[in-house]
Amino acid sequence: MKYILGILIILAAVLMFMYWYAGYSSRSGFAIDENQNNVPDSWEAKMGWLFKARNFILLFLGILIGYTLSFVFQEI
Ligand SMILES: [Ca+2]
Repeated sequence: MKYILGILIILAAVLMFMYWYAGYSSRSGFAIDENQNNVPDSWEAKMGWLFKARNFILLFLGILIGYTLSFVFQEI
């Protein structure tokens, strides 16, 4: 379970960095963002679903992390 927890935390960290970087790069203007949604349009073409489902993905990851955490603390 610790292994799964580690993977989930790394995944959440990578996703949050990606969402932050998407906003940062489009706000600062070095990525093209014509529809003004703070996601570079080249990223949206490739993986727009990842940004549309952003809140759901983060909520789901949070629940999974909480669930695995409870197992890890039961093992001690
Ligand atoms: Ca965009």
